[in-house]
Amino acid sequence: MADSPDPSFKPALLVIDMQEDFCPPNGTLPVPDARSITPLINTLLALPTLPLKIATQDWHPPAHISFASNHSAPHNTPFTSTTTITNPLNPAESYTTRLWPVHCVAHTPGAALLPELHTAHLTHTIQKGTDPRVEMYSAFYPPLHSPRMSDSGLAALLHGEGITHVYVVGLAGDYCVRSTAEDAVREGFVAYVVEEGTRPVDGTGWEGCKREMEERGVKVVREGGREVGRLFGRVEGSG
Ligand code: VGL
Ligand code: ZN
Repeated sequence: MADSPDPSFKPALLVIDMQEDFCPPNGTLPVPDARSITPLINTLLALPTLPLKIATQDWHPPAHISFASNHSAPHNTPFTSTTTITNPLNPAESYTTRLWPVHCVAHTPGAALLPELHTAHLTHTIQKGTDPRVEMYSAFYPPLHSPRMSDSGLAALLHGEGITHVYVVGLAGDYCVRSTAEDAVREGFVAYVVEEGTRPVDGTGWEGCKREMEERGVKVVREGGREVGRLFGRVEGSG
């Protein structure tokens, strides 16, 4: 096939938080069956049709606000307690978020990318969740917008490269993958979550989670579908 790049299709792969702490058997916040998605992600990482292949790492300081252990009893039970986070720059803006076990502390083995992930294909690695004052699921920015208090630089990177479509895979489907894909839509990209390339923390809520993502403009696609097929040259086309 002749090389005729289509300016309306310049895709990026976003590999979210494929880290030891999110995986059995040793992770502190293990997502069920998380390691099984790595072969598909490695297949996508090897494709020459993706000019940007970006991995993220959840990368928290020990004092991170999302760790239940950094809160006082009785509101410090991992998975069930919540906390309210206020914009340090605007006391009127806040959101409530779930508390977690200690996970992905910067520079610890639990924060490492899985050794079986083919990281040599990555063009960039972005670390997020580094500010102890805010929870940040999205790879773009925390959910505090007035004013925005920090930004990973991902939006500028994607826009600067002329990316049109993002394919989002990794962990966890119902948290960081979801928030990243929804922010990608807000940033004007066509955003696909590849279903076989992710796993949720809460399996029971996954169908509803996918519906909500779709309501916000994300497309949940299948490995065998036309959107992924486009990366393999299996289908031509628009969309
Ligand atoms: C995540 C919970 C806490 C994720 C990160 O990567 O989905 N989930 N921190
Ligand atoms: Zn985290």
